[in-house]
Amino acid sequence: MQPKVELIRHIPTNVITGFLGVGKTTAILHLLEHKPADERWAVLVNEFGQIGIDGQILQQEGVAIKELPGGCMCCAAGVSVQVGINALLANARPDRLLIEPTGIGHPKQIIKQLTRPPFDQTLDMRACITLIDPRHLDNPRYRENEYYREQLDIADVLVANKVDRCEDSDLAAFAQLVEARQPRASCQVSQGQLELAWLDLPHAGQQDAVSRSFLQADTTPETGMETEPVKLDAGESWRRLENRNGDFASCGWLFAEQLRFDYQKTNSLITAMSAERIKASLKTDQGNYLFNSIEGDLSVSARETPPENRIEIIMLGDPDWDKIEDALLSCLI
Ligand SMILES: Nc1nc2c(ncn2[C@@H]2O[C@H](COP(=O)(O)OP(=O)(O)OP(=O)(O)O)[C@@H](O)[C@H]2O)c(=O)[nH]1
Ligand SMILES: [Mg+2]
Repeated sequence: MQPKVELIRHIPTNVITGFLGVGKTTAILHLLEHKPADERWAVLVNEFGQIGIDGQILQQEGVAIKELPGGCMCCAAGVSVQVGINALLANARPDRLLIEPTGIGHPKQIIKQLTRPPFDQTLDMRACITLIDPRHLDNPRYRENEYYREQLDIADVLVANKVDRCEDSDLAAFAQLVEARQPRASCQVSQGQLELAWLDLPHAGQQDAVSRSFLQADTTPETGMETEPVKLDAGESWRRLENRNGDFASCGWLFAEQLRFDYQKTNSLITAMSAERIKASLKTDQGNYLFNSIEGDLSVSARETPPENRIEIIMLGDPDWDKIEDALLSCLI
């Protein structure tokens, strides 16, 4: 007798989007902490860098994580994304799928990809939640950025995160944005404290053709996105992988697990580095630490679970990665 094949259909799916470092992974962690205990959830996390750190941060019991590092998932030649999502759904059989696209990707195109065949049968696209940092609202660097604008365009729920860092004027600018855009829901939070109920709000694309019409532009396919995590070969001490998209350049290093970093030196190096985004999950002489920096605003937190030694840096322009690598290697004990 043929084994019974259970079709995977209409998995409630949410895209949680927002610019680099706005708090997407923090928000997903918050949602996972509050998910119904009897549900299995899966998370697909798509990072610009080739090494990827968020998958490590999100790792926890009862949640299936799939990393798609190496650039915007809509730009990868479709197949790897399809393989990645299908494998995640088949293995995890989740009650819900959360997707964190890279903050410097094309969210409209991603939604388009996920709401048409073959995904229209497998996924049931619900509200797209866009996080913004209200401090960015009057900054042309953000306002005029195509990724930032697309993130606002696709928001069913608009969330101001990091309000603990905001002035009244930032919050007033957010209120104006909400007034102009009329999302289905909006809120001002810190630490990504999203409400679970928002996840089941409908996605606008399901309802009106107008929303679909902005999902037309096709982007140039890129290749190189891996669905399998990067691993070192036996005897290899580290590996470096680079990526670029327009003005943004990234470089990531995966170091062998037995290597240890000098905490003080590493902290000083990351503090002194001028980067758009730095994420590092490292074993140091003082314990395991997660370094998380956005435009020089660094937070460092101790980690209970042993991390892999990974670091991912995003900078503008044409960084001297060799020099940065030398500096990183000098932090090894
Ligand atoms: N002050 C403050 N920091 C926050 C808040 N939410 C998140 N953070 C911090 O902001 C940093 C970036 O948060 P992430 O959740 O990694 O942001 P992200 O959007 O997933 O970042 P990328 O995936 O790199 O684009 C971390 O150090 C968080 O702890 C908040 O409400 N207030
Ligand atoms: Mg993230």
